[in-house]
Amino acid sequence: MASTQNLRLAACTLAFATEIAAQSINGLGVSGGDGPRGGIGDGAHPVQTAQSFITDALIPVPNSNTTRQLAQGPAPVLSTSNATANCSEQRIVVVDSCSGARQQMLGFGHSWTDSTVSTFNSLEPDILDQLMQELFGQGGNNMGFMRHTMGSSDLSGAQQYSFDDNGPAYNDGEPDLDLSHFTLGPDGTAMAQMLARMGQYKGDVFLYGAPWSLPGWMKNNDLFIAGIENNYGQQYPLLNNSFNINLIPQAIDYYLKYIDTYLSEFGVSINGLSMQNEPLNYQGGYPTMYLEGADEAALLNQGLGQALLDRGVLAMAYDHNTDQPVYPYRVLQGAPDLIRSVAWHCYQGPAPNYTVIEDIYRAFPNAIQFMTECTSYLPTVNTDSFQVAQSFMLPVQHGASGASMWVLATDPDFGPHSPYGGCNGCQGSIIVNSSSTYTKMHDYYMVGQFSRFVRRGSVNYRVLQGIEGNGFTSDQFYILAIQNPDKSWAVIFMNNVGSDQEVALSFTGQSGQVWHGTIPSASVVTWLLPSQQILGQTNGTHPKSSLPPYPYGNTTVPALTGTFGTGNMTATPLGVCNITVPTTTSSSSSTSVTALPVPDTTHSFPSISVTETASTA
Ligand SMILES: *[C@@H]1O[C@H](CO)[C@@H](O)[C@H](O)[C@H]1NC(C)=O
Ligand SMILES: *[C@@H]1O[C@H](CO)[C@@H](O)[C@H](O)[C@H]1NC(C)=O
Ligand SMILES: *[C@@H]1O[C@H](CO)[C@@H](O)[C@H](O)[C@H]1NC(C)=O
Ligand SMILES: *[C@@H]1O[C@H](CO)[C@@H](O)[C@H](O)[C@H]1NC(C)=O
Ligand SMILES: *[C@@H]1O[C@H](CO)[C@@H](O)[C@H](O)[C@H]1NC(C)=O
Ligand SMILES: *[C@@H]1O[C@H](CO)[C@@H](O)[C@H](O)[C@H]1NC(C)=O
Ligand SMILES: *[C@@H]1O[C@H](CO)[C@@H](O)[C@H](O)[C@H]1NC(C)=O
Ligand SMILES: *[C@@H]1O[C@H](CO)[C@@H](O)[C@H](O)[C@H]1NC(C)=O
Ligand SMILES: *[C@@H]1O[C@H](CO)[C@@H](O)[C@H](O)[C@H]1NC(C)=O
Ligand SMILES: CC(=O)N[C@H]1CO[C@H](CO)[C@@H](O)[C@@H]1O
Repeated sequence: MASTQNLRLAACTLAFATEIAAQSINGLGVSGGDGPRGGIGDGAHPVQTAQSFITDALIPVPNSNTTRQLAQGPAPVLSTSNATANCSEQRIVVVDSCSGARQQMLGFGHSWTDSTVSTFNSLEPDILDQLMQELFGQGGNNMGFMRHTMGSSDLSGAQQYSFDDNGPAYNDGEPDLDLSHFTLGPDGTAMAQMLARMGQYKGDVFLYGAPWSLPGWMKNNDLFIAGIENNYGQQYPLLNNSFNINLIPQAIDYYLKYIDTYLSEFGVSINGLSMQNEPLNYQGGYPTMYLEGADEAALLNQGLGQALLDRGVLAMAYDHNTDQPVYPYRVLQGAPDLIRSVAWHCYQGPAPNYTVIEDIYRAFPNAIQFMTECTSYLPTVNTDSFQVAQSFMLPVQHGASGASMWVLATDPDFGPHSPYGGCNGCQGSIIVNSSSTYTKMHDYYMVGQFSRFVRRGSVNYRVLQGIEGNGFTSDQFYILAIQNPDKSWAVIFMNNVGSDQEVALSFTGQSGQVWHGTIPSASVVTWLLPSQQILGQTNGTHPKSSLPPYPYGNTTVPALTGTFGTGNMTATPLGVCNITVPTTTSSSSSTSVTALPVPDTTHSFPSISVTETASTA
């Protein structure tokens, strides 16, 4: 009985002498809502059987069932060998479950914007309830990593505001040095109320705020030149638009008043704060502000950092593209012990280079990083879109602990957005069509491939073999192997190589077990693989494991229930190649891990060295 387990542990120890420390998310807050926590894979809802879920990259006509959208496919099949006969393409995938533990995960999600709040509030109450279940319920997308705009953004309407305009508009106010005119205002209040409501549907969301601008009077706007117009024919009184560093105490007061007001008046805990969305983007047409990296550090050093630590709020640096990584270095070096987190956006062309995430880890081993903004821009029916999977998988492969797409919801015209330059093609997961109708768009299902199955506190593992390509290559086969708190695995594949891939997946810590299944061309597939403990309880091909009782104890709760999309569940089965599944397990395959590459241990967080695997017949 115990021999299999001992063998497994021995093999791991022999293969890798050096443990790689995982990045811990311990101590990071939750939004404090009353709603249920966790979901499939959390321990109270362990994965009982192998399952697979698929969303095609092809964007269908909304509400049609012509493609698979979170459709359940044939379960991956457990075998004892890699052999797959008569398959044109086979891809060997190896997950380093012995020593490949990397960062802990907070989750995946979206951004709350004023457009999202106002369209949601236009829905009839029972329709909104249903929508919130579909977004945050355990039978829905169960999103756990949510951003929200603090004051107006480009996805607000024409009326722009901050929480202390002290004048007719956010750029036209008088200085309010003691912030006696601080107020969330109607839109800011509606946002806080909606976030409180979110907590009723999911109680363990990591929620973080980001301002698009501080109040206008906190900026250097005195370079106004009358008569200069922006591209939209509007006067552009913001030729400098940078933070006035003489007002650091007021800015600190402003951030803390926002956090404290959310908690005291609405019961909403803010868990993270990005001091400025896109601090190097100070264009006009919608609220923006230029903020130097050194000044983010100054804000932290002059009181904000300690105040955030006291409140359990994670300070997040930068919140912008990967092309200026020197910025977050300045913040992290400039305010040591006060900040450990960096947020990245995806918009660098021709493709974001997420190796910056590993570079930060080398210099700051405790860093927790995220991909906090990317959008599907004008997605077109009957074309393939991998936007969500590319934006989520690459950063996590490189060490990010969570990722969020941009706008959660708009009306059918990508609004309300700023008429002077707000995004006129940013599409979210949800389009609100009328007071009684909303439409789940392609991104809803794509986000769900991640957020439904990856729990807060799960751990991302290194994939040693099977990944192909990156943001700069045309062929891309991405893999995330994430172990949930119940010790089951959520393995997510993105197939953008142009052909079906027959996958044979093994874990270094589980010699003699190989999972087989097809990842269809142009799709994203999530496999749920039960823990060794659960596998040992079945009468399958594996000997009963000698692991101690599962810490959460309760394995009687049924597996995930809920709706799994509208796709044609019977379309193109995820066929499994002719696999011979022996009925007995050989326990003599102890040498199989010795051939694995030894990781680079010169850094406490080694760079991921993905093997670009061409298909092996
Ligand atoms: C399958 O192939 C991988 C990669 O070569 C290897 O690590 C693993 O041990 C093989 N599994 C079996 C059961 O042979
Ligand atoms: C904006 O103005 C401030 C104060 O005059 C100056 O220090 C800063 O360099 C300017 N920033 C930009 C981006 O022009
Ligand atoms: C990505 O950035 C790394 C440094 O982090 C650099 O070595 C590499 O060449 C870059 N890759 C591309 C394709 O630009
Ligand atoms: C809602 O609006 C979107 C975008 O225009 C459209 O694709 C969808 O079909 C609409 N849904 C309904 C039910 O009208
Ligand atoms: C496993 O057990 C179930 C229920 O007892 C039984 O129906 C099934 O035939 C068994 N399968 C195997 C492979 O023994
Ligand atoms: C296990 O889960 C079941 C179903 O939800 C519940 O009825 C039972 O009380 C739970 N047992 C424990 C010990 O938590
Ligand atoms: C697909 O949609 C058609 C037309 O709306 C409907 O008749 C059919 O039952 C649907 N099929 C499935 C499998 O949902
Ligand atoms: C579902 O897909 C199967 C296989 O592609 C096809 O035969 C069937 O007609 C589809 N059903 C519907 C309702 O679209
Ligand atoms: C499995 O093997 C049989 C016999 O060789 C063959 O007819 C069938 O097409 C194979 N199936 C697949 C999915 O390759
Ligand atoms: C293992 C297996 O089924 N192999 C078959 C693969 O296909 C060839 C040609 O059809 C057969 O000859 C093999 O038996």
